[in-house]
Amino acid sequence: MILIQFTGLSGSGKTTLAENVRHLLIQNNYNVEIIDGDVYRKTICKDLGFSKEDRCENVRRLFDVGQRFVKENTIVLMSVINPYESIRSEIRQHHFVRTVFLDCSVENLIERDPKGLYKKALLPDDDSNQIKNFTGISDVFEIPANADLILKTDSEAVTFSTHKLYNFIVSNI
Ligand code: GGZ
Repeated sequence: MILIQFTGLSGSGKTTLAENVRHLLIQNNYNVEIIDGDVYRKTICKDLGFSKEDRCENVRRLFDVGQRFVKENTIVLMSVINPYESIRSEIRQHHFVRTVFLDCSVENLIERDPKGLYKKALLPDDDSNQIKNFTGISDVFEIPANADLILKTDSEAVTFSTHKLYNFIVSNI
């Protein structure tokens, strides 16, 4: 089976693409599980913040969960920002892992900003509503050096990226 480790900024389309691909895979009788960072940060990762250490620990814990599903013959879509090359490389050592980079410019994300998170990240330092250490604005996102698939989510249509990802998964199982 296969585990897809996504990597991409907040709002780059990870959740949307994971949901769309999940739908297609289920229609074709595959077992699929989405492991979403935002969801797990309310449960088994709720003690973690956004320091480098905590983000890496977050990704590691989610990978542990994902690995169990892979053993049960389930395709895993690990939908997290996953901003550090070191932890991504650690995870891609496993033969069943593929790295998918959702490449979207920060300018585009600031413009779209459906959750208003970029607006809050860009507030002045003395504003109590400012989100600190926000990836892409005030925290690092390391561009993956060796992604297996790159989806340009700021220029490709969602259906195009969905099918590209679906075909990639099916041909890598
Ligand atoms: C980045 C943040 C931050 C900071 C809160 N930096 O797009 P979202 O809103 O709904 O999902 C994001 C989520 C990031 O969690 P991950 O587990 O994917 O991150 S990591 O892989 O880096 O561990 C975002 C929200 O939490 N969020 N504060 N400072 N994203």
